[in-house]
Amino acid sequence: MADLPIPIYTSLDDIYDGYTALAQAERWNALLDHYHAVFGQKPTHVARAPGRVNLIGEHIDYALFGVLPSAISRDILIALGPSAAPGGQVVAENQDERYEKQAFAASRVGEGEWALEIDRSELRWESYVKAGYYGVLTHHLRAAQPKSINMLVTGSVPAGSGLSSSAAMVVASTLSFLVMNDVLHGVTKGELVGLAMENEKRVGVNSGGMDQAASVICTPSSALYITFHPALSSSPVSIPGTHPSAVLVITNSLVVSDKALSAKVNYNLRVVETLVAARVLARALGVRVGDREKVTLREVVGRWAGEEQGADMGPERLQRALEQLLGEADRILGAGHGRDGLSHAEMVAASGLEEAAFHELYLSWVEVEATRFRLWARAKHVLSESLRVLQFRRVCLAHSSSPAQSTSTGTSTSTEPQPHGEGLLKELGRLMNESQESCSGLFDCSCAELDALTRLAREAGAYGSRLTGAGWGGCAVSLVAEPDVPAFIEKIHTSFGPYQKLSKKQLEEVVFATKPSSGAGVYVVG
Ligand code: NG1
Ligand code: MG
Repeated sequence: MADLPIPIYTSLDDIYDGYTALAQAERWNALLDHYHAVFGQKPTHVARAPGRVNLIGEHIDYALFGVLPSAISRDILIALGPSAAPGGQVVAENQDERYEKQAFAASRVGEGEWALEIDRSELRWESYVKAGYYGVLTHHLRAAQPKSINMLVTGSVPAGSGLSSSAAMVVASTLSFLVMNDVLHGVTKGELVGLAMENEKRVGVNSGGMDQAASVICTPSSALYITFHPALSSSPVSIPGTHPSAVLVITNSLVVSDKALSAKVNYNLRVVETLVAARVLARALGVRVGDREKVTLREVVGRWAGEEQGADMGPERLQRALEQLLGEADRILGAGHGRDGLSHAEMVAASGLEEAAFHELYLSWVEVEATRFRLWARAKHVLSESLRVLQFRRVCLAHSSSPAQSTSTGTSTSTEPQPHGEGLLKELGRLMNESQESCSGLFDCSCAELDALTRLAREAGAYGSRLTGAGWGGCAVSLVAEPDVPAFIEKIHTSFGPYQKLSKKQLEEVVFATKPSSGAGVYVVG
């Protein structure tokens, strides 16, 4: 799927399902009219990139384990057209009045090198637009003169909510600059993911590739199992139709998580903790690791289980290896007071590196702040969560009417008995609940509101409920029987404190059922 070209659309029916397309038409027309009013001409294209919900597999993409997200119909749209201004001038307007109009141009500073300032000291909306531009300049416009462009942005993915508005923004912006500079042709979905990942790192979060891959590669009607080791690969996974069938309901905790600003005490700190945990484990297990190698937990499992270099041992073997490694992690990282966390000096000693070498490898490229480093708890979460992803996928595949056409991972051949009918949904829900418990207790990436919301969701009848995305606020996702959705929403409305003062209309913005939807593409305005 990653080697397919970027879709070019001429009808909204190709993007949204029939019912949603009708409702979306109004929003799209308003965007086109607004563009005309601002820039005095019709746009030529609209770049679109969706947000995503992650069903299961949190904070494991940067350890290179597989995740299971699905694109949602909420998206970022950028209306585009050429401008007559000289010198590659970009004018970016946003329909949301909170975000001011911006104008900027990149300057060439050397052969294939460009300067384009991105302010990382505060969260600015245009940083995401510039981040998308930068990669296009350096990889695709090495010698060419960039075009002058007028753009108008609108979005329905709430910011800071774990639905990946940032990745949607970067993907849409990357696509915008590719298409307007006539270099989109021949770019594959996989290449766009790589470019968007590299681009998003410029805004300051050392993220894995889940969000960009989900926004670009997802297709309607199924979630996507995305793996990153040894290379990006993906295959569809559907929640099988049972009686009753189930849908995903998203509930926003209304706690905004400004991850890019607090990364040093949450997201980036977790990236460092999981990387150091991988080295400590490898060392104790006698797994080979280069002195300057930032080995990931996925690579440690692979080497420990004898996976050939550059190969993927497949889900069955990985599952067995993970089950065994979890015991080893308890023994190695959980010994002594390991479960409470290590001081900086203890962590350096456990790594087997000299202080200077440790600093260079793990701390010189990122700012983190902590007194205790909870290597055991972080590794335990990552390994058990990765196992839950494999279990979740296996349950879905065993009952899926259309078997996955995996490009490299193969379908399950497990002969273990699998649950049926509603039992199956209960099993998926159980895995989601365990994921929430692990995110909250071991990875410390939940918050009081998300703990309450997921508990209330279960009490309101969900099979399972968990935070989705990075956490520390943002949304939860719940698996709910389709006929029960209205009653479920009603119960959450009355039981979750922060929702009680919301009107029905406001509630629709923060609680909504979602279906898997299509990935990013470019619409040609007729
Ligand atoms: P959100 O919450 O959508 O920003 C982040 C990371 C993902 C992944 C999840 C946790 C970015 C762009 N994305 O998602 O790569 O690590 O957290 O599973 O930072
Ligand atoms: Mg994000």
